[in-house]
Amino acid sequence: MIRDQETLTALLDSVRRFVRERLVPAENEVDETDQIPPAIVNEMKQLGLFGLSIPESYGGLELSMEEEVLVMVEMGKTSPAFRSIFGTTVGIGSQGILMDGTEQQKAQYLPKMATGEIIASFALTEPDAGSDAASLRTTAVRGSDAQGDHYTVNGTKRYITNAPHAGIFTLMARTNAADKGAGGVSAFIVDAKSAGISLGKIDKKMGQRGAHTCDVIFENCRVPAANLIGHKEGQGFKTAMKVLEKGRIHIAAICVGVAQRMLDDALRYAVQRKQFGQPIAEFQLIQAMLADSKAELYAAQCMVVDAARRRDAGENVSTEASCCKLFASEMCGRVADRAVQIFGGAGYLADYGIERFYRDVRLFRLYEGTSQIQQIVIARNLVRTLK
Ligand code: COS
Repeated sequence: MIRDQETLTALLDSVRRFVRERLVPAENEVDETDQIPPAIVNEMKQLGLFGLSIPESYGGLELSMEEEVLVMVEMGKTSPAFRSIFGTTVGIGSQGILMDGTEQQKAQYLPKMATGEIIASFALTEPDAGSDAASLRTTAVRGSDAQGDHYTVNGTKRYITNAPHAGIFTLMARTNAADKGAGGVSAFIVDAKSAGISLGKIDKKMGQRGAHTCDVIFENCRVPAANLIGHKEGQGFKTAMKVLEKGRIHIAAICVGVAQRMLDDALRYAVQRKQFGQPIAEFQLIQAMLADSKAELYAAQCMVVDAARRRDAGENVSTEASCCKLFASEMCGRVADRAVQIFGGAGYLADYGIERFYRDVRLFRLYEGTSQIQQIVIARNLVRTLK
């Protein structure tokens, strides 16, 4: 946690400046080339973005959830592909180790993640285990030989963000063949250079170009037993769920930032664009779209900050995290749709950037749990309160 307001304000100012001066001008190039320039990634490292959520004792900035959310709202005001390059390390990639790892695991991996030397990816989803994450089939079988205790991993992970750049994978695999559900799953830290790991082709996606995903295939991949997170079998699904819970607040904050950017762009366009002899911003039907966007955006912003504060205070925020992810991602989709509508024909052209955001934000309603999964989590938690 940053202890003084001045330091937090300075951090937010430098992120705001970085977004405005370095990222916004590179948005189109990143979309066209499907590459984030290495110079930009280096600047992210220097700004400390890879270590936002990692404790100071391991070289990170140790932001509270509330502080992380404020940074993410600023980072959201540009193409979300930029956030992805460090977001998996800050979020789902490192948090499993931070939450449930042993002291030795934290000391070995977190400092290198905080500097960006190691990019971490989160390997949960599989071809046949998406929303039903507990049904995953990748196996990790324990054995022992002259080189020591280890697990042999076999299986395929799908849509793994940053896999082509990853130094390590936080991998969820089944260690107990007899338990086909959540209890049979364990979490591991896997060196991406291990023998037996191969990567699929980089996926061609609708949006968020520059953020790379691909399959990760494990064939008799040997993982030292020391890399079992927390040295406890059967805890991996819970680790994944805890990590995703935090990740959902983080993604919701990004949704708020992107929606703000789209509303700003649409407002500017509406004030400049004249039809029927006046700026279209003077027409009430355009105003309704601007007003609805602002109201929903404000609601999402309040939700995200509230959920973050509650989490910082030690409350169980499973319900609130899913409410944030559900509402903010759906809100962002509606704002994107209205922004295209306000831009009219220009909203459909690549030159104006709005069509890129329209494609980019579609992913928010899918990854880290679809909107329907968030509804399930919220409703189940509600029903549980009466049992
Ligand atoms: N924190 C801690 N523990 C949690 C938890 C959380 N947020 N959520 C669930 N758990 C625990 C449960 O308490 C349960 O443990 P016990 O058996 O000891 O009670 C265990 O994990 C299994 O939970 P549950 O029974 O709810 O699992 P289900 O298989 O029914 O699935 C959903 C739960 C659907 C919510 C889960 O599979 C999910 O989130 N799916 C979406 C996956 C996803 O987001 N994928 C995105 C890809 S990663 S970018």
